[in-house]
Order: sequence, then C-alpha cells, then structure tokens
Amino acid sequence: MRISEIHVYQKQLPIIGGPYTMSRITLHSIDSTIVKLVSDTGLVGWGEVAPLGPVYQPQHALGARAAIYEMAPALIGQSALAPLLLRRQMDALLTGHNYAKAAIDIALMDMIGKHHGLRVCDLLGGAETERLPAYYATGIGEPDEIARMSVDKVDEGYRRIQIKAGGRDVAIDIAVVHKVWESVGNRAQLVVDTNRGMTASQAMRLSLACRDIPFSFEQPCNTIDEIAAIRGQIPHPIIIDESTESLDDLLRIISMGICDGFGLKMTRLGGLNAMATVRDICAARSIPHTCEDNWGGDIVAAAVLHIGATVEPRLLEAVWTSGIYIEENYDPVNGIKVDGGHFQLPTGPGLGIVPQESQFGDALASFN
Ligand code: 0XW
Ligand code: MG
Repeated sequence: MRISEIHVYQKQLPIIGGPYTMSRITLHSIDSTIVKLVSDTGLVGWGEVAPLGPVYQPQHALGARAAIYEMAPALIGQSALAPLLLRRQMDALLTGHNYAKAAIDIALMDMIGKHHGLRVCDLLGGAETERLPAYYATGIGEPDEIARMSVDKVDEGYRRIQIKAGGRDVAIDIAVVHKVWESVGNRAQLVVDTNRGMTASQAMRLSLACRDIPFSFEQPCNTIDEIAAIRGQIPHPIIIDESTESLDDLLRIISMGICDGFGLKMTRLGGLNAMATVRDICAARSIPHTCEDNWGGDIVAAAVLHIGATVEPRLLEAVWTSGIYIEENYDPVNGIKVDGGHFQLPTGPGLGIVPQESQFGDALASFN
C-alpha cells in the first residue's frame, strides 16, 4: 500500500465558554490543520495538528501547513505501511517541525489500522483499558470562581484538577490554591500549572506559601535551568510540560533529575510513534505522565486516547482533550466526549472516528 494523495484542510475552532486563559495567552479560537492521506488501495487516514496560537510555543498553524506543503510532494508514492521509514523520509525533507510531521504520522497510523483491521492502540502495543481518566484545566481566575469550578468538576467525576496560575500577582494565585484545597481537599489530585509563567522566586514564593497543600507543580518556570534552580528548595513534586519539545529534551531532563512527571503533548513530540517511544522511556524510570495535546478536534482527541490507553495505568496521570471547548464533533456518531470525568476509547479500526468531511470545506492544498 502506498500514499497516493495528500489533502490539507483548515478548520477554525471557536472556543465555547471561552476565552481559554493561561499565564501568557488568552485564546478565543484555534486554527486547526487537518490532513487526509489517501492510499493507492483507496483507504483514507486522518491527521490533525492545532497549535495554541503563535505565542504558546514555537509552533503555529501557518507554520504547520507550510511544513506539510514542503514535504507532501515527496511523500506521494511512499509506503503507507512503514511509519518509521516515513518519519525518516520527512526528517530528510525538513528539519524539525515535529508538530507538522505529527499530523502526517497520525493519519498514517489511522490508515494502517484500517488496512489491518486494528485500532491504533493495538498498533502501539495494546490497550490496558477502554476507559481513561480525564483531567480538568481551570483557566486563570479568582479564588471563589476557581474553587467552585473545581468542586463542580470533582462532583462530575474528575479526579485530577489542574489549576492555572502565573502572569499576575502571585498573592492571587496563592489564594486560589488555598481556596481550591479548602473546597476540594483530597477528593482530587491537584496540579498547579503556570505554563512557564513564573520567575524562580515567584514559584518558590507560591510553593512555600502553600507548603502544606499537596499539589504537583507543573512547568513552574520558563526554562529547565530555572526549574533546576528551585528543585531542591520547594516541597512540591515538579511536572515538566512545555520544556519537553523533543526526545532529546526529555532525556536531558531525566538525566538532570529535576522532575517527577511530564505533561506530554503528542504533536509537540512528533506524533503517535514518537510518543510511544517517550512512553517507554518514562516506564523505564517509572515516571508518570499525561497524554494530551494543545488543542484539536476528534482526530487529535482520538489519537491522544489511543496512545493513552497503552500507558501502564500506574504511570498514566490522566488524559486531556479540548473537546469540551469545541461546538461540534467531527464525527457525530463516534466523536470523543468526556463523561463522568472519563473518556471511552473508540472501538473502530484505526482512530475509530469517521469525520464528516463537509465540516472541513474545500482542501487548501492537494498533492498526488
Ligand atoms: C491543559 N492543557 C493540556 C491545555 C492547553 O493545551 C495547555 C495544556 C497544559 O497543560 O498546559
Ligand atoms: Mg501544562
């Protein structure tokens, strides 16, 4: 089986109940890039990548499409059954741009699954579970608002609450953490995520002011050197998210011994196969991690669930998808939905979702 066509679509995803707020950015809508691979046997594979705007990290929607356009012509005619070889071919065509390559990797795995009659999780080693724990990210807000939101989500069945912090007076963040702890207590695991938004001294101030509150501190500072500087001075376990832009970053962070877990975004790492490698390295060191992505519709969400299902349960922190902020599912029948704080793994071959192509409009570019 070989790749015979590549089509690229753009889908704007307005954020319902938005804006989505983090320490450095406020988002009202997300620009998603969707890739459709067609094989010479008539099979279709779907991929997607939806960066969190041009500021969150060195990834953006126009860059994703430009990178795919750069590689697509040479991918026509390549084997559609060899994801490692295709990755190497993409690396030989374009250096970096993991997030763009991820969209093609996801589409290829969807197609391979359909070819063999297997789910993507089966291709990645097998599913430990059909029902995955979700986590809820609160956004930046005031103490009473975030505490009330957290209680509501725990009542819904979430067992991990990520409190957004940073980008403002640390005293307010400290008040939010205390209020959420008073309201939620041990009913849920608490994470405070600054998305690189604090200086080392601000992060230390928050941690020490909340020393008796059990939470994991996610990406407290911008760089791993700043995080390393506070590592031994604060009582809270550290999760690193944005600093893991590559497998090499992850190996360096592990060798520095500066974190107790990772927030892993599948497209940032390069896609499903890259994430499976990271999964196995984390397992070798018993390092827990999430399975998530920036944003995206049912295609990215299904991909995240499939890799998440293959993680050892003791190491899967939780899964996050942006579905609760998106108006409609790409697949009205098998679309990804969170229920009672958990996701159900799709059952169909490949990703297990069948997008309504009419939602994507005309292709921006096609290659054959
Ligand atoms: C909570 N998320 C997965 C959603 C946004 O993509 C940011 C991210 C995070 O943990 O930073
Ligand atoms: Mg994070």
